Amino acid sequence: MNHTGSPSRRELLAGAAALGCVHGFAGGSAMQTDARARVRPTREQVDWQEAELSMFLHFGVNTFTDREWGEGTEDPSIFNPTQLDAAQWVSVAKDAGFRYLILTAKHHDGFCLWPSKFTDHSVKASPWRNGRGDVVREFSRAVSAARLRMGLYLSPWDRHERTYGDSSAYNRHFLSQLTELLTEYGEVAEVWFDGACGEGPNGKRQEYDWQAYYELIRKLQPKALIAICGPDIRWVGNEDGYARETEWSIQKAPQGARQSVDGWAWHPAECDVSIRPGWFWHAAEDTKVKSLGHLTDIYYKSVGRNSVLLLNVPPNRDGLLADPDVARLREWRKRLDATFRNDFLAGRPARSDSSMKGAEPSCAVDGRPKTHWSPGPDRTMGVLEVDLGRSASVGVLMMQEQIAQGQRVEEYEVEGRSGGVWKLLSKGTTIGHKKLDRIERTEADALRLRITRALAPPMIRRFGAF
Ligand code: FUL
Repeated sequence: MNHTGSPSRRELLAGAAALGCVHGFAGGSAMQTDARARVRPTREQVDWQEAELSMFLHFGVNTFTDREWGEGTEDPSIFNPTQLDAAQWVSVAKDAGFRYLILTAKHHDGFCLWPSKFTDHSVKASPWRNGRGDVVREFSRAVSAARLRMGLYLSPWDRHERTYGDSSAYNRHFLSQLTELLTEYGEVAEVWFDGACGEGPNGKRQEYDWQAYYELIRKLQPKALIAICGPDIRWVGNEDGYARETEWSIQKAPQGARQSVDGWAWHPAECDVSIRPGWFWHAAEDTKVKSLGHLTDIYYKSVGRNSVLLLNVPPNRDGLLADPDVARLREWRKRLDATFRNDFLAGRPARSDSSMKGAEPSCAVDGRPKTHWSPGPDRTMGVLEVDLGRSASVGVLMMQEQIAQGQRVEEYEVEGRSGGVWKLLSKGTTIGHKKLDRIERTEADALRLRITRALAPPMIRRFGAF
């Protein structure tokens, strides 16, 4: 390898004469000694990460009491969303680019949005649809009609259920409710277990039987991802929508991990944040919907930092997503589409200091998700250079790894050429599924991605500039 990073003439020529890109694995040398380099996501974790955007819908008695946490003593008769239309939620979500939708089937107050046989504290006791309604059913139908994926939030903490705190009795109750949700509503793609429990020091102490919950989910919905208090998706650690600059999907294996290598497992980050100050709808927050700039910043700091963005958009008392939220999502989608419409690097001539057969430099700019450039079976550094063919004003850089094969890049730099002079535009650490770097707009007629450190030979699925 040429450590100045400039590709040798011979290698450049070899790169220019690239063979067709080959799908699939192009690594796997004896050099992969680091156990972390052998950790792989499951098919479902890859699909979830590629979807990038999930919508959260917080809805329930709190929507009608103007609270964030109910007490569990709310009268079910207050629940009456007379215009409820799950198809509206789904179409707003779909138009804005969301592919997973997660509904709070039961929040901490214990009120169930489906007519659970195991409690009276549910839609059954409400005037909505004369007590014969089922929000989870309407939601699941709308989501599957739009060919999107459904997730369900079921709060372990339950302030209404009288067995709560009597550990084994409540665990049985919880498993019964979980069974209803996992058997009566079609495919569940994500089960969201909230870690919150606001019982004070003198409150009820419940020992959750996580093992039993996980086993039931694996049995009834083997494809479902278990999030937060679960082994498949990790809470990013804040509710601002921001991941870390360095965000590894490879973590110490959590309890219940599907597959692990020497104690490491794939446990990718999810950034949950609300479009409003609160998780539930409050009339007074109709004027406090996050600005376009704020939401765009969240996008760059979540999706653009190897995470999935789980954005909460709460239905209002009518049972509809509110106008200001819908309008903001539309603006946001428009802005993202405009930014990412034209990739200056797409289909442009690419070369590298070294590459593997089937993983040529052109594979990073060919627009095909299953191909990638890799510098070679024993190389953890490499330089990819793309000629723009003209000078363009670049403001956003995009890097992607082929995460179906793991996460490898530990350090990289991007340089731009203008007037024959190369200058550093950005540098970073992890890439993972997607890394987006916003830079001060710079004129460049060529760009260079330099991988300077990796756990194993990097596999760059995409290098883009906008
Ligand atoms: C927290 C809960 O306490 C909030 O009410 C909300 O559901 C949020 C997503 O998770 O832990």
